[in-house]
Amino acid sequence: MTREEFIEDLRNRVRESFAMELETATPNELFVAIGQIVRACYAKSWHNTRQRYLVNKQRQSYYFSIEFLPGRMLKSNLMSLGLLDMVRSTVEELGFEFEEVLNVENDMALGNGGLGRLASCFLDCLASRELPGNGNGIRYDYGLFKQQFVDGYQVELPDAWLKSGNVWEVRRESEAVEVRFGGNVYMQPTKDGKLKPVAENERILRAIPYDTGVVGYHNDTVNTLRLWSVEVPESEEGKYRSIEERRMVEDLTAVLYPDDSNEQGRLTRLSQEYFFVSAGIQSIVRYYKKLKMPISRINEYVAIHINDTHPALCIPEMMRILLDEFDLSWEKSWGLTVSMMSYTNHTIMQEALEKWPLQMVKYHLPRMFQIIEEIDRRFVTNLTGLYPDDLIQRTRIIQGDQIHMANLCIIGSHSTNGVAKLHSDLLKSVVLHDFYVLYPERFNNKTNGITQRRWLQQANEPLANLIDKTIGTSWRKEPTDMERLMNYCEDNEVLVAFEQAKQQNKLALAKYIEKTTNIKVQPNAIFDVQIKRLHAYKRQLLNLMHILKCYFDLKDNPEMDFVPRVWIFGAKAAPSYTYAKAIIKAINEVANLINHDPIINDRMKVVFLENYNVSLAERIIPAADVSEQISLATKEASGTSNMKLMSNGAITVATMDGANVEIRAAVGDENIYTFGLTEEEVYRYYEQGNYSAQAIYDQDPVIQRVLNAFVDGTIPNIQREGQEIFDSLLRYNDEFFLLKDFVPYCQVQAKLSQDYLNREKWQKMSLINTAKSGIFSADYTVQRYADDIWQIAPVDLHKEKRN
Ligand code: B1H
Repeated sequence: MTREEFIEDLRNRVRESFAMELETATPNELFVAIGQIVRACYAKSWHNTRQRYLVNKQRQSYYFSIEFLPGRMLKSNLMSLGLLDMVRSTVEELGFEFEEVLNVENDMALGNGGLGRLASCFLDCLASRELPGNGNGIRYDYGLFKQQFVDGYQVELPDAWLKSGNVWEVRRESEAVEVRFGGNVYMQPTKDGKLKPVAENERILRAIPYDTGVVGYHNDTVNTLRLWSVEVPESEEGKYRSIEERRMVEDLTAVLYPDDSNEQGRLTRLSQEYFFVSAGIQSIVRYYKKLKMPISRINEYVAIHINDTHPALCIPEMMRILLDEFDLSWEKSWGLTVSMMSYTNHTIMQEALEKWPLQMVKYHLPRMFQIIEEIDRRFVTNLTGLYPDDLIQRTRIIQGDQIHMANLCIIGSHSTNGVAKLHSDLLKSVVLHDFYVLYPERFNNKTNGITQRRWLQQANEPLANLIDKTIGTSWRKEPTDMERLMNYCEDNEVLVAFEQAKQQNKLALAKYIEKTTNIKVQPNAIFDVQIKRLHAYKRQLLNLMHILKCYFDLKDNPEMDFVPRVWIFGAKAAPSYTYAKAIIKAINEVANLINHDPIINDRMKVVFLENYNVSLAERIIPAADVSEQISLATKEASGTSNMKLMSNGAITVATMDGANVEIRAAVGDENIYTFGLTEEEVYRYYEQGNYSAQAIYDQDPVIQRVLNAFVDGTIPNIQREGQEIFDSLLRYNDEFFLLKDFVPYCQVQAKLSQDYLNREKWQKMSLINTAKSGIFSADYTVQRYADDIWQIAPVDLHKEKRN
């Protein structure tokens, strides 16, 4: 598309859609018009991709996830289509602010955090590698809540992201399916002496898919993210006697559950899970029928991925269709199902492991329940005599009055993977050890990754351009080519240029901070960043304790040498997670205290940015000097902000947890600040039960002063919250070992501050972090899923021609 064609098209669309002239359009209209143009640009490739897969009978994978977190899509789509520079310059020439146009777009925030963002990175990488992989999820009317601070407290507002329409989605009326809930199922004898399930009094819902194109980077592949929305089918209208009853149905896909790593066990959530699973599986089977292949070979054409246990019902739903609709035997159905399914575990936190009350499943999903019972019964029967009874009891799906979804996933799939080496090892040796004894060949690791396209090319153009200038552009397709930057570690000119790029990004963030919070920060201070969901195990509180220690040091000794620092937080707390909310309040009050203290004189600033989301992450990450990855060892399965920040040249302060371990191996001990308990030490404390937070407190006056600040009025306005925090550490013996790790944490922070003054040393460390970050590209992660688990490959175009 030429510049002239673009302007012409834009002019017409603004006229047609808004009855306006281009000259008088606002950023809103421009965004919609450009969005339409972009969609039209890839429409043909999208159609062709689907045709190609169909004609080739391509084996495809379907990534089932209850969360997807793509963020904004205008800039990334323009970049993938190679139109970004032309469109940007043209829009600016026409007298508009391109940034303003981009900022019109609502974030598509249908996820909580790392798990949902990972799903979106994977889709981007599948398309960019021309791999036939699609997403399947829920089109929530409301995404993750918007966060505001009122008096330092988190307040949640609804995220009505669809209010102004969504240019990227296509409603596919003809692909709607029915999903059935409740009623009763009984077995009826058939003529040939078999038993067939017959259902009565079911509630039938209509699932309508909205498809979004996932545009590959500089190629012709456009895959599909299919999200399902609920409706009342016309035939059922009469059954709903009141608006309330109808509302109950429509509520099914209304909101995303806002609990990260915490399961609440609500009926609506179970219904959401079955809804998108059933709709997705039905639509896969419907597509397979178009291939005119026997059902007994469906596993050669379909790979289904279960992203955490939320889509676990994929397994019994596939069984239901094979058994009830295709009349296959149990054994045949089971073989096909297991060979199609694979599962990723994302956490070992007990409270996140899904268990559903047996009665709830039995009543609301009776056929699912029957099938799960039968899977469980056969599992127990087949293993009895071969393995110890206690092992069988610990691994079976139904235990007491609960259904263990992780057990269902492992038993019903051929692959179970963790998301970082350490995490996968813990699954084998501790958390899922019993299953590892049963099925050693099913376990594998797939360390998470990120897409450098969004997190470096798009979010950090100054750095991306500099990398191009230094080593050429091949890294944009082959991220490990960034290793070539290692040749410039001693090149002063290059180091200074990298420093300038960082400085430019810090200035931009400083501006944003001032605009949104009124806090003035010095761009030459260390920008120290912790961005992730607020959770006790992630230990934002440890960061805050260190901030308090620095504050007291300066108060006691105002003339001391102190390397200026800006601590930047971004974090949402689950609305019902009062402890996490107490920490937000405490951080905000400490910020208030320090930011206005004349003795501190701007050497410390604490900034808690509201409403952390993908777009805000894109602003913060390029400006970070320091990346805080300080979870208690064994608790963070992988982490992915650690990889994004590393790519952008931030130096990591890390515990030996999740993918931090692999980051250290990549950059070397000298280019990361590690501290804290190790996995072994944590487990030793658990075994011996001899951790005493009180004993540490009693012996350390610094810790006493820091903790007392929460309850003695030093930090104002946090009576209740301060007490809750204080109690969590002493009365309840500090579940996540903050006191134990506090001193070593402060030590590495002091070392870091000194190192920051040595600009050459710091710049070199920063460059090495970027150089070594290529291995954490999700391009490679996805390729390993494709090779080892899904067995999918790009369309063989030669084969296409031969046919
Ligand atoms: C992760 C979750 C999660 N692990 C339940 N588990 C949820 C569990 O709504 N729920 O019920 C939502 C999310 N999310 C994260 O996954 C891990 O904590 C990170 O360490 C990891 O990097 C990320 C992606 O694998």
